[in-house]
Amino acid sequence: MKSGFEEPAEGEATAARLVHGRRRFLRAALLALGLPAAARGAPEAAGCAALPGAARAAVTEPPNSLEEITGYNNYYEFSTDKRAVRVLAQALALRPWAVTVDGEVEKPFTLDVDDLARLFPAEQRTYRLRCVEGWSMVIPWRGFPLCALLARARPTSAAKFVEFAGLHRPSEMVSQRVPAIEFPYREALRIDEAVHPLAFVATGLYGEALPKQNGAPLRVVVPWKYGFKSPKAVTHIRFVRDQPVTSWQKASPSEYGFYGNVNPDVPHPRWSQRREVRIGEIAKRPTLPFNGYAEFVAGLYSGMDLKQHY
Ligand SMILES: Nc1nc2c(c(=O)[nH]1)N[C@H]1C(S)=C(S)[C@@H](COP(=O)(O)O)O[C@H]1N2
Ligand SMILES: [Mo]
Repeated sequence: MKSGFEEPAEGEATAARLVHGRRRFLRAALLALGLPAAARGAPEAAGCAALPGAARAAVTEPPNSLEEITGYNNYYEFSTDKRAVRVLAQALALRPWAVTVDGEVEKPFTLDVDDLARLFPAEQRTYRLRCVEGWSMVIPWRGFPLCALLARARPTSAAKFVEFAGLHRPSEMVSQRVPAIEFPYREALRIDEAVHPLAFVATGLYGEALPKQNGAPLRVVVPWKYGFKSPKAVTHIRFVRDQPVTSWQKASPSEYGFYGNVNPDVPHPRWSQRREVRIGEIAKRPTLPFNGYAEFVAGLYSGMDLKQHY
């Protein structure tokens, strides 16, 4: 993978917390070694924290309709027209599809997406999705915790960030021929963000296989961050030492930061982030800090200036 690296912009306190968080994660991952292979797929058996019950019940609004979720999409590999993605994305061939997890790990692996689905038991997660553009939806995903997938590779103590790359296949992804942003689509998380129990791998929605326009066969969902931090059609996950530069940072660093946490107090350079339009509604609703997941994730950023680390 070609990716530019830059120095992590963390203070020492943050670095210390990261190291601590990583140790805890590794210790837990080591515990999993003694378990039978079948048990390793379960997130708790792999040393991943369980989702707090309150997090499962955090979204009280009704989900958007299947029509809304599959008819209004951001997917720049196909089009910048949100209503055209539904049609254009049907050109994508979903099989065969391999996912590679490598980099700073003890056990790099490449697995077929169907084997992944067999390894990690599917569960339902209804999450809010808040696009940086000011619209939002509620989506009933199906999939498994991202931590379960990551722990399988046994990251080393050198790993500090996780980088995700999407598919690069201009023959099917028509807008990759005249790209509006750099492809493959690249996103990244700090390790403690990536193993947080809310971070999810979606392989379906509304109990069915994931529609192509929503990122089939496999996409990452990070519900407390703006939608651009939830990459679709992921093929490659890499543990790295240095903070990666993401596609959107490269395209416009003043508009799209590395963190991308939903934050009503930090305006986009061209618009306020205080309110949002839930697709299907007319009146705007207030945007919540961390998209309403603050009680579960705010601790990841304690001591950080979120206006600087937007
Ligand atoms: N590969 C890829 N992933 C992507 C995007 C994209 O253009 N390409 N757009 C992002 C943005 S900006 C948003 S808001 C969400 C939209 O997800 P949805 O279409 O499933 O609602 O996908 C994100 N993931
Ligand atoms: Mo977005």
